Amino acid sequence: MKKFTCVNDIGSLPKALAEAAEVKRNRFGFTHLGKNRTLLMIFFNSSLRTRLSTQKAAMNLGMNVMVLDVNQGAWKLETERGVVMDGDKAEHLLEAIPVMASYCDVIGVRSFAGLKNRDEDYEERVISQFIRYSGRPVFSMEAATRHPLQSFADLITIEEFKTKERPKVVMTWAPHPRALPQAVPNSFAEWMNATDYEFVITHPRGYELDPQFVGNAVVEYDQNKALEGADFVYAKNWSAYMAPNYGKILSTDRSWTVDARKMALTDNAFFMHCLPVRRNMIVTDDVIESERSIVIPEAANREISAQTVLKRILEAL
Ligand code: AN0
Ligand code: CP
Repeated sequence: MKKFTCVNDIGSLPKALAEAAEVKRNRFGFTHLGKNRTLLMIFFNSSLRTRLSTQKAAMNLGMNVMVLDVNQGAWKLETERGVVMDGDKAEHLLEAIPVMASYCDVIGVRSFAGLKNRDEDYEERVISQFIRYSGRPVFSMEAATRHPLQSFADLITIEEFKTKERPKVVMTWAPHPRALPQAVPNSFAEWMNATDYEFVITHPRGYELDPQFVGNAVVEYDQNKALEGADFVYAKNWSAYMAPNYGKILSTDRSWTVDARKMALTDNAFFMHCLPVRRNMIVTDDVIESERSIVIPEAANREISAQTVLKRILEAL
C-alpha cells in the first residue's frame, strides 16, 4: 500500500477485516516488518487517540516513531505556492516535505479542513502535497475531507458487536458549539456505503453532505423516524457543506442531542462516537455511560485499524 486516504485504498473490506482480526489476535507477530523503519507523524491539529493509537500500532510492528506538532515548536508552514512569504510563516511546505521525508520511511499527516474555502478543502491541498513531494508512503490521520483510520476502526467495531448479518446503522448529526469539519461523517458514510448494511443519515435541513459521500444512503430529516429499529447509532456533529453556508453552524438545537428517549426508539442500539465528545451537547451522560455505549472499544480499535494499515504499507516498502 502506497497511500491510505480513502476507502478505495484498502481494497476488499472482508479481506481487510480478516487481516484486522488477525492483527488483533497477534499484535506482536509482525515486529520484523518494522525493524529499522521510522514513522513520522505530523500534526497540524490536536489529537489524543490518533497520536497514541498510531504510535502504539507502529511500536507493535517494531517501528521507530517520531512525532512533529507543527504548531508547537516547528516553524509555521506556508502551504500555498506563489505566496510572498512576508507574514508569520517562516518555511514552505515544499522544502519542509522533502526534508522531513529524508528522515523517515513512512509519513502520517493530520491536517483538518480550514472551513473557509470549500474548494481548497475538498482538493485536499495539504495531504496531496505530501503524497506528491515526499516520495514516501503517506497515510491520513484525518485530512480535510476524510478520516479513514477512524472509519476503518468504526467498521471493525460494528463487525465485532453486530448480531444481525445486515444491521441498520444510523448516522445522526448532533449539536456542538464550534464549527467542525465534515471529514468524520464523510468518511463514515463512504465506508458504510462500501458495506451491505442498511445505512441511514439524519440531520437538520441545510446540513446535507457532499453527494459523493452520501452515495446510496437514505437521508431522513426526521431524526426520530431515522432511529426506528436502528442497531447502531453513530452520532457526530459537522458544519454545513452546502454553499453559501460552507463551514457555518446553522443550528445548535439540543432536541437533536442523543438521549435515552432517542435511544428507546431504536432496536436496543449500540451508541458510537469517534471522540472527543461534548457531553450533553452530542450525547447525554446516561447514554454515553450506558451498557450499550461502545465508544471505548471503538477507540481501542484505532490501534487495530492503524496497525493493519501500517502493516500493509511496510509489506509494500
Ligand atoms: C474533530 C472533527 O470533528 O473532525 C476530530 C474528530 C476526530 N473534532 C473536533 O475538533 C472536536
Ligand atoms: N477520534 C480521533 O481521531 O480522536 P483524536 O482527534 O483525539 O485523535
